[in-house]
Amino acid sequence: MGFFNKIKETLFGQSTKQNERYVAGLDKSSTNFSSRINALAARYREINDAYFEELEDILIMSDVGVNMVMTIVDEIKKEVRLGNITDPGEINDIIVDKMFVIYANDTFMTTKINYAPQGELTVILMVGVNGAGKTTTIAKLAHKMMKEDGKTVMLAAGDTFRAGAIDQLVVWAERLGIECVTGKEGGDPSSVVFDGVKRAQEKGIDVLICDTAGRLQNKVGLMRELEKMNRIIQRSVPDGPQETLLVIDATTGQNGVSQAAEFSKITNVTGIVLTKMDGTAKGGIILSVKDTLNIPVKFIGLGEKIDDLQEFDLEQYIYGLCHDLMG
Ligand SMILES: Nc1nc2c(ncn2[C@@H]2O[C@H](COP(=O)(O)OP(=O)(O)O)[C@@H](O)[C@H]2O)c(=O)[nH]1
Ligand SMILES: [Mg+2]
Repeated sequence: MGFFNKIKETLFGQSTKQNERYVAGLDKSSTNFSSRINALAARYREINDAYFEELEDILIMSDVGVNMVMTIVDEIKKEVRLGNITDPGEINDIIVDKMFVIYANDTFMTTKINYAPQGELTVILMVGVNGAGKTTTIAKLAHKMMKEDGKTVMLAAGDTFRAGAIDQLVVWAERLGIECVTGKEGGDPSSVVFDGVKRAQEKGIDVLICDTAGRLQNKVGLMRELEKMNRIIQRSVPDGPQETLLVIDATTGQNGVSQAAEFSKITNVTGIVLTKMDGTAKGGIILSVKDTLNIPVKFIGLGEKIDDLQEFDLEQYIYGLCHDLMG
């Protein structure tokens, strides 16, 4: 198994910082997933239909998503037939391999931020429902861009709807030592974004990250609001926004996936941030998001601290989820 051996060689038993973050952050998912699959292998003497049914259940319970589960299990069945495999103990590496291959599915999914050329402003819109983790992710992302990419960052408090949302972002900006452009609570979010773009350009800032209110229950209103923001940004930054990142709470499972589908109909989402991966035992949601939307997961949130945002790395992710299957 190509992929299985590759991660085993490159990641197993290693402990880099990123590796540790993934393993710690995915601990709940991993325990849930790997122990069930190991228990399954222990219960069956040979691989049969009942085994595959239970395997499907485990994958579905891990939020992999029904379509994706069918594809994965079909592929595993094929491989088992081809290799004449009868011992359930031998199947773990095939499961890991198929999950990887099907995710990657020969489409190149970049996790890199699409920055504007040097000297020009990059504008990033954060969208997603209330409580998904937008504001926290903005702070984490700003921190990451400053620390790792050497960018100067400014924030715009475009969630004028929710009480306290502006202050929450301002507090983060103060902690990070950066400027946050604000407007009045209840005011027009587009005018905050307008002011933000103007201010960032005046000051020669590299990146402006804009918070928004995610009122999915008022779809038409939200669509208009986001269209207006896009128009206003494009007046000053013709290629902007360079990214519209949709923030999804991983603990909401398949609900989160349907939310993502709704958002992608409303506006042009360029990447997904899956937050609270540390809080879910159903880490398979990443595969489901990919299958349903075909939008790259660019970042995952693995905790509440400022440096708990990680670029999504498929190998680290599969390793974090499946390392107990690789012993
Ligand atoms: N455990 C955990 N909590 C998170 C993560 N991201 C955000 N949160 C928490 O989720 C809650 C809501 O986040 P917030 O940024 O206010 O969401 P918003 O309404 O979309 O702006 C806060 O308590 C955050 O600390 C994460 O990756 N892991
Ligand atoms: Mg918020």
